[in-house]
Amino acid sequence: MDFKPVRQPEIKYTKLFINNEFVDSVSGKTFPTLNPATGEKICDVQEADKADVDKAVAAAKKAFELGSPYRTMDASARGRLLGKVADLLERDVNYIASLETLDNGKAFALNGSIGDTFFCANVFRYYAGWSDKIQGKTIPVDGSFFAFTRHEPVGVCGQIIPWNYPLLMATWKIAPAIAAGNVVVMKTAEQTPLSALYLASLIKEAGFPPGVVNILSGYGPTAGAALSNHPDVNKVAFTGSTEIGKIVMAAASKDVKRVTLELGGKSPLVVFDDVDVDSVVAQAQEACMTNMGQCCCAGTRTFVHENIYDEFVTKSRELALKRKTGDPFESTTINGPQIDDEQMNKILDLIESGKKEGAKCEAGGERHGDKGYFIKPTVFSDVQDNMRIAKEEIFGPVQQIFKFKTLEEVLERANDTSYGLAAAVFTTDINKALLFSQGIKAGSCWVNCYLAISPQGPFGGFKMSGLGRELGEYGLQNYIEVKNVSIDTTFRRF
Ligand code: TXE
Repeated sequence: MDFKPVRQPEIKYTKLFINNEFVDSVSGKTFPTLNPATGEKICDVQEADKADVDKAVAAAKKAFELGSPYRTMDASARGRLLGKVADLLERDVNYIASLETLDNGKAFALNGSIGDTFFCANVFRYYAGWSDKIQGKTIPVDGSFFAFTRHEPVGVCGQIIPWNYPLLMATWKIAPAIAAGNVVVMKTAEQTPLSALYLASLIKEAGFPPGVVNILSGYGPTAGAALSNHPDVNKVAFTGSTEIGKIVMAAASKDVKRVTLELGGKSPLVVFDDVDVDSVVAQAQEACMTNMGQCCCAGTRTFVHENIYDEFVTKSRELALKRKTGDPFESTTINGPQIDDEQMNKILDLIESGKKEGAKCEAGGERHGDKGYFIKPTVFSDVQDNMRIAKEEIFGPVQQIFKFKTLEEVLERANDTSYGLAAAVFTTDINKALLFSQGIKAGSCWVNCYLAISPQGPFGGFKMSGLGRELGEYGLQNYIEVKNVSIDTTFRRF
């Protein structure tokens, strides 16, 4: 297929999506969304606040009432609706990817918005298949009872997503929720409202009943907090910073909402000396800099065996200098801009700290150009474990290369973090690979690859990287309540 970006895609939807209608906010307030490649305004969108969250939750609750069109729909029909969304995403892939690149800044190409959109279609299709396969058990309980479990939906799911993968994060949360028969109120990130609003239009076009999926644009402390505190929300799913994840969890705990969290990371990528260095240099840099480093599971701590350290650093520097940064609509661009000036300044501050604390800046280390929020692909060598760049999530295209000697040592250092989202090991020695994957405290462990994420496999964090899993069969568990029904088989009418 030939994909041609539309540099100025028509902005079709800027209102809140509640009860299958695009509506103005109750307050009438709007906020601007910016093009991160230029810093210029794309358009204003309606701004949701507590009153709009109340409206959306009420619509979702109504759609979830027993006997409603949604609750009486066959599970297979629900699956067909999800499958239809997958088809519509593929039909409009060019437009959607253009919109995503405009609003988020990620490259349009296959490793960016186009790839994301196809991945979303795959996730919708995967969960479409699950819709009529979520079933309980019959259980041989003690006594004269016939007992069975029903796997029921949790109810109204409040979902709060970040800006790094706007369409993908919306999809990862909506598709499993619907497969399990729930209803959704989603708040998108304030930086990137547009692609999810277009997805809302596809959800309507696919034929979902009103109120099943509601999508709100707005800010965290207002709309996000209203959603995670709402008494009629039964489950909250959040992806974002660990700091806000704790706030969301505390809010949800007030009325024991179910909670899943997908938070930050500082993932280690370990390279032994028995590998093809050129190939692993490329994979390690991609692991760190994909999506401009704005990836929760970015492989930001590259641990390299001392025998190949110098060669690895030299080749990483050369590669970073060649990594094309600029206009994300250009087909040769790999790195677009960071999402906003706040993130750009956070990254620049961490880069400065790395220089001050004595790491060697091999490449980049500064802003790219003076328009938009671009950062030059940056590589640090001679990084020590106690430096800020070794410990804090940078969320930018900044690679830290450490030196190690033994498996035991590197495993301990790799685990010496409060995070535990992902990890990777590169080696041709099966024993080392197995020992590493057993010892590492992370939700994903990739061997001789990175970012091997698929709709079928679970994704999520150990420790402060999160709670619960997304994707795959495991991802459904968070959207299901188990009900145990016991029938007394000796019961007689008097
Ligand atoms: O995240 P926030 P920010 C990390 C990354 C980044 C840092 C800050 O290190 O540099 O977090 O990014 C909503 N109640 N990640 O400030 O604030 C907010 O509106 C309810 C990693 O953008 O956590 C948005 O929709 N919701 C991460 C979402 O939370 C609130 C992806 C995420 O924003 C809220 C993004 C509140 N009080 C950043 N305050 C990943 N895991 O991939 C904010 N929000």
